[in-house]
Formats: sequence, C-alpha cells, structure tokens
Amino acid sequence: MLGTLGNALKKGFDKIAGAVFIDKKTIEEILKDLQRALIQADVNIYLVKELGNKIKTEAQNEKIKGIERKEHLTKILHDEILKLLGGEKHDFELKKGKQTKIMLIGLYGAGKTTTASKLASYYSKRGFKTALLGLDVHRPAASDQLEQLGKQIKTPVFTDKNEKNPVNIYNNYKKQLKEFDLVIIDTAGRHDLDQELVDEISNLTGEIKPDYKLLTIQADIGQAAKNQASKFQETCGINGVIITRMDSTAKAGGALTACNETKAPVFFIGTGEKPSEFETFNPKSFISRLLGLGDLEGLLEKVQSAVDEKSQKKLKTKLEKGKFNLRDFQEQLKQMGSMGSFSKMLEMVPGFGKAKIPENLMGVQEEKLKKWQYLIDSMTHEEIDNPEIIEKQTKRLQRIAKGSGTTTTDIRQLLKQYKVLKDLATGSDINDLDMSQGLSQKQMQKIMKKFGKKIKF
Ligand SMILES: Nc1nc2c(ncn2[C@@H]2O[C@H](COP(=O)(O)OP(=O)(O)OP(=O)(O)O)[C@@H](O)[C@H]2O)c(=O)[nH]1
Ligand SMILES: [Mg+2]
Repeated sequence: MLGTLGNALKKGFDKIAGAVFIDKKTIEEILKDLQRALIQADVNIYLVKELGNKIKTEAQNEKIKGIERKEHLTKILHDEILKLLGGEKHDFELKKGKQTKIMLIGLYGAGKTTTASKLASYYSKRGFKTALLGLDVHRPAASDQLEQLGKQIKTPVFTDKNEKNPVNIYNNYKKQLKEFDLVIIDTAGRHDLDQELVDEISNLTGEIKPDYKLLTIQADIGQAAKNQASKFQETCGINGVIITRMDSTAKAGGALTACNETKAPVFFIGTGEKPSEFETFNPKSFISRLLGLGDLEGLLEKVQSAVDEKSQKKLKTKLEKGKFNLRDFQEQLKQMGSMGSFSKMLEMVPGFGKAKIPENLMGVQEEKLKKWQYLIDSMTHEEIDNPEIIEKQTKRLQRIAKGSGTTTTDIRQLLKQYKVLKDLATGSDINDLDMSQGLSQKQMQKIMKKFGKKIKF
C-alpha cells in the first residue's frame, strides 16, 4: 500500500540524515523525489506544489545552522506530510451502556456492507455489544450478504427481505436494538448521488437519528474523493469518511488527502476484504508505518545520531589535505559509536560518497570502537602524533595495553586500521583520480583489492 510514497519519504529522510551539508541541491533532490511520488499517489498537484514551496522556504532559513538545520528540515517534512493527511486522529465518542448509531452511506460497490461488518467486528472485539442493521431494500441479495458477514464475525444481524421501506425495518426492530451499545446500519447505494438517495438518507436520518453518518468511498477514485465527500457533506450532512480498498490502488494517497480538504475527516481505512483488514486512520502512525519508523522522535533521533556537521567539515578538510592523524581518528571513533561504520566516514572523502563499500568490510563493532578509544586515551601526545614509534618499542606497547586494559594485539589492530584509513584518504591512488566524477566501479575494485585484504576483524 502506498509503496512509492513510502519509499520516497524514506529516501528523503535518509538523505537528510546522511547528508553532510543540507544545501540547496540536497533539498531540491529530496523534494523532487517526494513530489513525484505524491503525484503518482494522485495527490492534488496544487497541494504538492504548496508543500514543496513551504519546505523550500523553511529549509533555506539561514538562521538555523548545523545539526539543528537537519532536525528542522526533518520536522518540517514530517509535519507537512502529516498535515496533508489530516493531522490528528479522529475518534467516535462511544460509551458502553449508552447506545451509539453509526450509519454507512455511499455509492454502489463502495464497500458499505463489508465495512459495516468490519466496524462491527472491530468494536465487538473491544467489548461493545454490537448489532448490524441491514436497510438496503434495493438489492435483493443485500440482506443475505449482511447475514453471512454477521455470521462470520458472530454478530447479530437485523434485516427483513420482505419489507420494502427501510424506515419500517428500523421501527420494527427498534425495541430489540435497545440492548445494544452500538448499532451499525448498512444502507443501499446508488450509481450517483441523486435526489432519490438524498431523500432516502434524509428520511432515515429523521427517523433513526444516527450519531454518525459516514460516507464510504473506495480509494480507487483518488482525488475525486474530494468532490464526492463535499457533495455528500452538503446534501446528507456526513460526519466523516471511511476509505476502502486502500490495498488495491496506487491512488490511495489522493483519496486520503482529498478527504482531508473537506470537512469530513477519515475515521477508518479498509485494507482488504477480510473483516480484520480494517484499521483506524491515524495520520501519525500511518506516516511512521510508511517510513518503517516508530514516530517523529525516532526520526529526529536518527538525524541527531548522524555526526555533527562542524567536525565533519574539519575532517573533510584534513582528509583532503592529507593531514589526518591519530587524534582525528580518535575524534572520529568517538562519533562512530552512533555512526556504525567506517564506510560512513569514507563517504566524506571526496569521491567515496558514491562508492558502495561493503558493510562487512568496513563495519566495526561498537565494542571494538570503545576499546580503541581507551587505547588512544592511554597514549602520550608524542605517540599520538607519531604512532610509528609505538610499534617499534615493545615497552610502549605494553604500557598502553596495561593502561587501557587491552592487549598489544588490540593496539596493533588499531594502528593497522588507522594506517589503512590514512592510506585510503591520502594515498596516491586516490589523489590521482578525478574525484569530481566520483569513483567508477573499476577504480573502486582496484582500491578495494589493494586495501581490502588489510582490513580484517
Ligand atoms: N480489496 C478490498 N476489497 C474490498 C474492501 N472493502 C470492500 N471490498 C470489496 O468490494 C466489493 C464491494 O463491497 P460491498 O461491501 O458489497 O459494497 P457496497 O457499498 O455495500 O455495495 P452496494 O451494496 O452494492 O452498494 C466486495 O467484493 C468487497 O469484498 C477493501 O478494503 N479491500
Ligand atoms: Mg451493500
């Protein structure tokens, strides 16, 4: 469901988290992908444009610097998508022991009958004494369909095949229905929202006085949902919408955002034919699910854990000038706990950004990172500036190992890793390449061949 949109969002947020600098180009790239995905999901083009402008303006706010800028952009992007989807979650006010009547209305085949049974199943599972009332007197098979569904979810169904006036059906069962907390009413559809349907709904409303009148819309109609919801709102006074068939269309984003533009919020979405394939529509968790993340905090955490911009910039300069030393390496180690791997660090070396370095080759476990930090802490300034002297003198090796609670093998490993990185960053192989173009697959292979064997954990 909404795969393209989800992927575009994920890609956008990842790009913000991973970017060293949030510059105009990065923002434009993120926006382009996102806007394309929104349009593919059938979101109204004006809404998409508006979202783009808003994000662009906010993102270019020069007053916000560094890591805050990333957080800021993440938050805006998240909030704007949230707004597009309706922001807050809408709930019915239901109380056990006090009857609530929910009437479903809509056009032919929108999913009213299926949704009625889904709602019944949803609330009876939550302890509400629920009944289904079938008032579709137009389609002969309608009662059978509802009865079958009722049986499936073990919920009583009240209907009458012989009665042609839906108001009479309701009145005949009124007394029996009194004992239920929740009565869900299925009504007949029409091809269009014509006068006949408006009259019928108005009659039923006058007699039944439902607490909620919900329009059922199938997601396939995309942004046309706006028009339909507004018309039903004007003529039938609906309180909200249930969107069905979210599972079977790429246009679901259009239907969701279109309804948000009307005064009829989306309460539930249907995601399949089975009674359980139904859920409350909560824009916040909907986005989280699209992104595969817990929530906004989760997102922001991800951004915060990416290394801070200032030290990245410093490192980049040092790498470029070949002045990378063990102290810088230690500085990086400190940050790497949250970054996870050397490959991230190498992304900052010009040209390496585009190269995919196998994770297992460059990945270092957190434990090892900590050990290495203790190691460097136990070194003298002289040793940090000239690491070569350590390897040559066993005494130094032993002293550092003892001081840091590690072994001489650990020290050798650290020095080896440091050298590999230094070579990678300053070695002639790399400086000879045209970095502005990034590395070709072949060049990358050559480098990996040279250094890959040296990196072992
Ligand atoms: N894939 C999918 N199919 C659904 C969903 N909701 C309903 N359907 C299917 O859509 C078809 C029409 O559903 P109904 O519930 O009969 O629609 P209706 O609005 O009651 O139709 P009428 O009574 O004829 O106006 C059925 O085949 C349902 O199984 C959904 O969320 N996903
Ligand atoms: Mg029906």
